[in-house]
Amino acid sequence: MAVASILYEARQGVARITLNRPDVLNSFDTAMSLSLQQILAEVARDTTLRAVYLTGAGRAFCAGQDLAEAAPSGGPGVQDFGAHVRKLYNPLVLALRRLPKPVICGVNGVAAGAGANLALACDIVIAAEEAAFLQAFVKIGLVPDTGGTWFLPRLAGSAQAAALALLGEKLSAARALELGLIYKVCPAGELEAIGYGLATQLATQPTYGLALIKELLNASAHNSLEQQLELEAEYQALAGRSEDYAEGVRAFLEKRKPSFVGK
Ligand code: T3D
Repeated sequence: MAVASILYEARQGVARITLNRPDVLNSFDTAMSLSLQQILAEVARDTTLRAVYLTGAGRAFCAGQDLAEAAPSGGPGVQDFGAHVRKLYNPLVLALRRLPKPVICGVNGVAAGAGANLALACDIVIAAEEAAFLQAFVKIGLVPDTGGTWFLPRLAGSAQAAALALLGEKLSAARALELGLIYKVCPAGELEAIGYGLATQLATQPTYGLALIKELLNASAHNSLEQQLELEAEYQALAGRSEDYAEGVRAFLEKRKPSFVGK
C-alpha cells in the first residue's frame, strides 16, 4: 500500500501537516507538492481550522526538490525548471503567505533548498537545536527559489542574504536565530510541545484579526510609510467591527479571559 507523502490531521482547531518522505529527507516530488497545495487550500476554506502546524517526519524537515525526480534527462537545456517551479513551489509560498490563519513551522531537522525557504515562508519558525538551514541550490548550479531571494534579504539583511545564497553553507539553528531568520530554538524533545502548543494557543485567538495582521505585514514589504499607515487605519476599522474585538473589550472590562470565535 502506498504511504501518503503528507500526513494530515485536524484537531482542536489546528491543522497539523507533516511532510512524510523520511527516506529521502522529506524532499519534494511532484505528488508531495500537489498534495500539500491541496491540503492548504482545504485549510484555507475550513473556518473551524484556525492555525496550522507544519513539520517533517523522521530526522529532517525537508531537503528541497527530490533530485532523483529532477535529475537531468536528455542532456543540459532539455528540462524546463521554470515551469516546474511555477507549478510546484510558487503556489506553496503564496498559499502560506495568503492563508488567513497563522502557520507555525516546527523545523525538526535539516531544511535545505526549497525546504529551507518553505520554512521561511511560514509565519513563526521554531527549530530544534539539531536543525540546520542551507541554501543548497548553488551547490548544484541552481538559484534559490521558493521565495529565498525575497525572504533572505528581508529577514537577515542583504549582506547575510548574499553570503547565504552564494556560499550555500549549512547554518545551525542557533545561527539562524542570531540572524533573525527564525523565532526560537529549542531542544528536539520540546519542539512538538512548543510548536504544536503555540498553534493550539493561536487557534483560540482572534483569527480574523490575525489574518489582518498577516496581510498588513505582507503589504509592508512593498508599501511606503504613508501607504502602510493608511492600510493600518483601514484594517483597524475592519478589526474594530469584529465579534472578537467586542468580546475582547467586554472580557477586559469584566476581568475575565476572552472567548474568541475567530470572526
Ligand atoms: O526541479 C526544480 O524545479 C528545481 C528546483 C529546485 C528546488 C530545490 O530545492 S534545489 C535543492 C535540492 N536539494 C538539495 O540540493 C539538497 C540535497 N541534499 C543534501 O545536500 C543532503 O542530503 C543534506 C545536507 C540535506 C543532508 O545531508 P545528510 O548527510 O544528513 O543526509 P544524506 O545522507 O545526504 O541523505 C540521506 C538520504 O536522503 C540519502 O539517501 P540514501 O543514500 O540514504 O538512499 C540521500 O540521497 C537522500 N536525499 C537527501 N536529499 C535529497 C535526497 N534524495 C533526493 N533528493 C534530495 N534533495
